[in-house]
Amino acid sequence: MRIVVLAGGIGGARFLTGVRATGAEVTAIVNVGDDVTLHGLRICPDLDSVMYTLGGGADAGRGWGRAGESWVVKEELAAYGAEPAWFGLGDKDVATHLVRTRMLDAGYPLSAVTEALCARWQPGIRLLPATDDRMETHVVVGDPDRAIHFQEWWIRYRAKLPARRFVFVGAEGAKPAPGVLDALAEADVVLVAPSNPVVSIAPILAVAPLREALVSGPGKVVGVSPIIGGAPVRGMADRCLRAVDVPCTAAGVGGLYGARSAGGILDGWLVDPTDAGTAVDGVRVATCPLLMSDETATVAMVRAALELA
Ligand code: FO1
Repeated sequence: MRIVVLAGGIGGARFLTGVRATGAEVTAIVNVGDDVTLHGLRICPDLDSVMYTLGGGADAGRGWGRAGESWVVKEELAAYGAEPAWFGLGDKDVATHLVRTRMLDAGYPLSAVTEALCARWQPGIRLLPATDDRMETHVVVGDPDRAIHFQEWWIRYRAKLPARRFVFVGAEGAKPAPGVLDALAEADVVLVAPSNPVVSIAPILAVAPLREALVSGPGKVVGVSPIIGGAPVRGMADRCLRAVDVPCTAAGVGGLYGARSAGGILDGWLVDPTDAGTAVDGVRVATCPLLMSDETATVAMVRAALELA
């Protein structure tokens, strides 16, 4: 079976360990909207979260970056007063950013860089950026409007600055990365991971040819709710949903994605039993415990999503 997964950072990475466990041929199409250039290095948080998690190098508790990390470079940068000091640059993580930046500067596309980095980490699935083109999520805050990078909003301001809207800079004209359209054309099932719908899944869908290939593809599309009982499982999806006037509920996010038969993307929507009775027009809804407390629970979720498909 060929499964394609649309995924963002931490929630997506954890979900992908369950999809990999099914033994299917898995392609993850990963968000690049979080990507940022800091201290002269190109950093791809969602691709790295997935690569480290599936490669066994992630710090599971922190959710991002490497296990056994140290912060000497970060401290030395701070000693020089080199801004930004708010970004957590780990010493082991810096090596990833140095290799990526060097390859990008040499003209390799992000997809080739990701493939090269994955040669070391062996994630056991194919990792594709949604696009090789530069695309970043910026957040419009304050009065008068000013835009800051998503990472600054997320890390420096802990998403506390009211977001007026999210702008996916570069989405216009961004092309799907090599392999993305083929994967969608050949997929038996497409799963939308329980990632942040506003800043992880939406930027992937903002690559128009990718969204068109998803909607017109042969594979059933089943999403997994990132919201249980009106609250995000982790992260700050509630603050993102508020910014786009979407209720922080399983039904709200299901409605945001919408039914494929009505211009949306979903055939099925998997919700937690807490949200049993959730209805989304034109979408078949099923329930399954959605807390990814361990791999067994995650595999059960994936099986339930495949069953629904
Ligand atoms: N998240 C934080 O909350 N604080 C950080 O200092 C931080 C640093 C960081 C460095 C590399 C990286 O790949 C991810 C990092 N993240 C950090 C997570 C990052 O903000 C992610 O984009 C979000 O967690 C959403 O996926």
